[in-house]
Order: sequence, then C-alpha cells, then structure tokens
Amino acid sequence: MNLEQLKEATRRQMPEKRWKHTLGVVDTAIALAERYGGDAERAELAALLHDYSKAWAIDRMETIIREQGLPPELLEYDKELWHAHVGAWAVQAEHGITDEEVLNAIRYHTSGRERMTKLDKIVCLADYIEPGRDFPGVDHLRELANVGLEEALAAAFGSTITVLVERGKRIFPLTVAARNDLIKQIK
Ligand code: DGI
Ligand code: FE
Ligand code: FE
Ligand code: FE
Repeated sequence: MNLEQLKEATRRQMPEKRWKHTLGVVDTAIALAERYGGDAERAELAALLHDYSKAWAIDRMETIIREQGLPPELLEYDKELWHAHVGAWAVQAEHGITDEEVLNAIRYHTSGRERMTKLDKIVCLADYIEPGRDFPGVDHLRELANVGLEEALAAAFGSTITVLVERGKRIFPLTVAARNDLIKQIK
C-alpha cells in the first residue's frame, strides 16, 4: 500500500474535522522535524496515523486492549488515552506498519513516556500545536516550540496535568514520568 492509499484508509476512519486535524499534525510534524533535525519521512507517517483509532467505538477499543495484550492498566484511566495504543496496534494489524519507531510515536502520542525519542516528541508536540488547535495557552506553546522540543512539551504536559487535576481526574503515570524526564533534559 502506498502513502496515498494509506491516507485514504486513514481518512475513512474519522470524521472530516479529525481529518483536518490530522493534516495539520502532518504539516507541523514535518516542520518540527526539519527544524530539529528529525526524520521528516517517519514524522509524516506517524503524524498521518497518530489518531487512526480516535473515532472508534469505546467498546471496540476496550475489546482490543483486552484481547490483543495491550496494557490493561489503560482501562483504569481516561478513555482518551486508549486510541493511541489501539491505533499503534491497528496500523500494524490492518496496514502492516512494522517500524517500531513510528509505532511508538503513535502509541505514546497522548501520554508521552520516559525517555521520549525525538520522533515521539515531534509527533506529540505537533498534536498540541497544529494550526487548528485553539485552547488556552496554545500560542505560548507555539512560541516555546521555537525554543526547544523539551521546553514546549514539558509545558504542554504541565497544562494537561493541571486540567486533569482541576477536573478531578486520574493522571496516567507515564505523563508524569514524561514531564519529569523532559524537565531533567532541559537543565
Ligand atoms: O487525540 P487528540 O485529541 O488529537 O489529542 P491526544 O491524543 O493528545 O489526547 C489528549 C486528551 O487526552 C486530552 O484531552 C487529555 C486527555 N488525557 C486524559 N488522561 C490523560 C490525558 N492526557 C495525558 N497526557 N495524560 C493523561 O493521563
Ligand atoms: Fe490523539
Ligand atoms: Fe497529544
Ligand atoms: Fe491528534
């Protein structure tokens, strides 16, 4: 399957608005890769596929997590986290994507993780700051993206954690680990 076919297959998984977001993440991820010496081809592929399963039914994702050996602890945290792991599984199962770097960038694009690769950082940050995003503080994150990947991502996870705390939600431990590790990398 070529890139055009993969694009069409991805587009079919989601409503138009999510597809627009995906295209924004693709452009932003390529730009970040060029700016920070990342692999632009992998950034494009991972960005294209990052929300592959975002619009899938909750039941479908839960079944995949249970039956395909994905981390069961995901089920104890916000459902917003599920599509990243399910998506990494799905693009491998449905489209034969085997590049572990790309799969990991998809898998950890929501939560982050300790020792994020440059590709992980690029995809995750592009997801936060693509042109269609409009949440309080996004312009500050766009400025920080010109300072450094770690500076911007640490701030992005910080604001996500703050919002989760304000809403009384649990925080997936990998997000805390990711932010701690990024702050260590800045110093
Ligand atoms: O899929 P997108 O909407 O493009 O963005 P995403 O995959 O980064 O999902 C972000 C959502 O996940 C955001 O609304 C916050 C929510 N979320 C829930 N629990 C956690 C979490 N995000 C992180 N990083 N960590 C959590 O524990
Ligand atoms: Fe996502
Ligand atoms: Fe994200
Ligand atoms: Fe996204």
